[in-house]
Amino acid sequence: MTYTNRNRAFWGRLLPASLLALLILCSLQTARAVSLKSKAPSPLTLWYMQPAAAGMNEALPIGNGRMGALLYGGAADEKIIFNESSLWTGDKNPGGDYGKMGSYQKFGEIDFDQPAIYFATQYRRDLDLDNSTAHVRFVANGVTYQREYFASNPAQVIVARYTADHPGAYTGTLSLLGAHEEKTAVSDTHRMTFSGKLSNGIAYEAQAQIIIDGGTSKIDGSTITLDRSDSVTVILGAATSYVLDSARNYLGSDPHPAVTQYVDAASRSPYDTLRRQHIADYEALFHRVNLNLGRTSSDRRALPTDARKILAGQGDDPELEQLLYQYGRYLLVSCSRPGSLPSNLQGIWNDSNTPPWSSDYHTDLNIQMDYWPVEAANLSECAMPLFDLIDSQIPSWRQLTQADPEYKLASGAQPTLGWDTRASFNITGGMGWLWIKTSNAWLLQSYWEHYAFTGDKNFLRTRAYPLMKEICQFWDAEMKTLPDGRLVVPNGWSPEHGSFEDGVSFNQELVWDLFTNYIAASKALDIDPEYRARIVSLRDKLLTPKIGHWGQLQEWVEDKDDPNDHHRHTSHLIGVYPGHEFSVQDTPAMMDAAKVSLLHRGNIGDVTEWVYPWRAAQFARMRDGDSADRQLTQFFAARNSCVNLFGLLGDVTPPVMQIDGNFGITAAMSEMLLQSQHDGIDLLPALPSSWRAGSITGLRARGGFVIDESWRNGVLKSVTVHSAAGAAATLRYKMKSVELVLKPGQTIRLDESLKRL
Ligand code: FUC
Repeated sequence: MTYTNRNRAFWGRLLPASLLALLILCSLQTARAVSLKSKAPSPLTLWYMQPAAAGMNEALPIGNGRMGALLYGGAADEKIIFNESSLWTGDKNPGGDYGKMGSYQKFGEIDFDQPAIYFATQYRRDLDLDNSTAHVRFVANGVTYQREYFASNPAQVIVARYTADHPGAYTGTLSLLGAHEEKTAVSDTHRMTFSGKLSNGIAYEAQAQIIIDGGTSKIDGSTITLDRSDSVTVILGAATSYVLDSARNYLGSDPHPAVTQYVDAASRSPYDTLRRQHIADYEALFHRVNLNLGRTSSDRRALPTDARKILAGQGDDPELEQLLYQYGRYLLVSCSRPGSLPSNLQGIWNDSNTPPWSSDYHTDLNIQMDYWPVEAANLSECAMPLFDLIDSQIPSWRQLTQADPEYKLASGAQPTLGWDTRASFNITGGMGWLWIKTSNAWLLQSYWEHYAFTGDKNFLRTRAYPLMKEICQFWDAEMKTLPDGRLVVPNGWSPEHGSFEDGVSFNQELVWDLFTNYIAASKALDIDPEYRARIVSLRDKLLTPKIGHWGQLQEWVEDKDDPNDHHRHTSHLIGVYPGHEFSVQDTPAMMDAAKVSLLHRGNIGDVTEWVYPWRAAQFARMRDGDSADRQLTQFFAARNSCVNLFGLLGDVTPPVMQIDGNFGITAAMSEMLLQSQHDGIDLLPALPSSWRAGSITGLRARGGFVIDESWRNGVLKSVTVHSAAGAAATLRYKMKSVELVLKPGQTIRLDESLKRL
């Protein structure tokens, strides 16, 4: 079967989705034939036999943290949509009107039209997660065309290279188009440029250097037309004037010099050097973790990713589960690097100026989930954009919170310290929709976890601790005392359902989390013993969630949970995961109640995308690997993920891409393989029966440990523990446990009985 963009669009119009799926299945035979001809795809490759004609849910994402691109891969009409993390409309938005908060904008696109390529055969496009390069390959008019793409963090540009096995194969038109009706200028040296300014004052600019080998070319207004060129390289840079500084109203200097410098420097560099630097930089992060869940049958692995995805719900594709785990790590490295903004609802990949939910930062689940895997999956530095953005927003959040009647103290006065957030926030101090009380505690959980995993005391002392103390003081002032002396967060909400009331379990568990982490932080830094004692006494007085009449963990103070409530959020189980208030060893009755609640939620109704990994991680904390795995495989369903394996919110019309579930999957799988939230390291705590044999190297555990594990027949075979700084650890596996003391830099290997090798 052959495709060009044109005939795919034609069939796409005629055929409903279900028929298209059938068509893909019928093409499997052809898939085998094509893949046999080309090099066997690496297990960490997403690949397809047709371009992304139906939109961004099929396009392949690349990114360098700050810039992202969606590659559509059309043979005759290539489109590359690009983004930059700080192109945002909106402002401080006092009053929290969601409609006025602004949104994350599409930056622009590069189009390359080659009208003579009408019919392409042997088409293949791919994304290799192992080295973060993407490719398109096809044959047309007897010529084999090849493209390669990558987004370089060291060079701060996106690179696309077009080559062919015959000279003079490139005839066509290249354009650089801004997404806000800008006019593109083209210089004699083939530098294409557009720039503009948003109404909030953020200035932006994009430049593309087009390097053409052979043939002739002509500048046609805002485009470049090639005639019989041998190869083309595109070097794309983009930036804005945004700065992470509320004192400057988030406005910095004109982006022109920076963009010029990035594009000039990269254009001078030989292609192979740019590529080598990019791969070395990427691999230094990505290759830290290797997962092996077993081999997929050769018949199945010969299929393209979209066909395998359709079959994956039936299980038996461990390599696709591996790929999904690593895809979360790939996406995090690609959209969240020091110096960039953190991942938003779509990471950094957006094709619209009116994206779903503004492609914003949601605080009642989504931004937190984006960062759940970051420490355990050994990408600690990718968390820095989250901390940098939160720190930069806090001055504005303080003002907005302290002025809002919702936070009036019992005395009638407004608070004079602290902040909280509404359900959404932007990058210019603004928030939208309603207050999510204790979202402050939830955001600060990531700060604590960063220290807990890395042991970075400087980060704890200078960045995490002052914020944690401020929010402890805030809830100290805000909480209400019930007649029996118990403390409750007043007028809270269990995202995203039920009424507003006092003592909602979600709020209580988050304050417990903050207080517990604060106590540990002040001990680690050996400071503030008096205030620590106060927080210990306040934590003892917190109202604890109760167990209700059908054995459930109550979502509210009153025993009114409906056993037939199938709401997608499991906010009241936040103390199971990502919190750690409840555990199988210390609070088994609460864990049992949490499991009753979780099972009753069921996988019906508006359950989709991010819901599955959250539930998988909660089942993992309950030590139920098979239930966790059943949630994971649901993610492959058409309703829950896109053709390109991005998460898909299938409960809205039309369904929309959303990325949090991708990160949630990586976090949940890490939890199934290793846990360290309860004074020790639990090996293979929730291994599902379908992962018979396998291994993982490079997972991180709290206390600064790096752990490798292998297992066979569902049982631990060996474990390796490494500590850079030197530390003591308790290792547990089923009923066995062992105490270890590691010297700085020491690695210890143990067998299945936890005996040292
Ligand atoms: C929360 C979720 C929705 C969606 C939105 C962006 O409100 O409840 O499912 O993910 O964020």
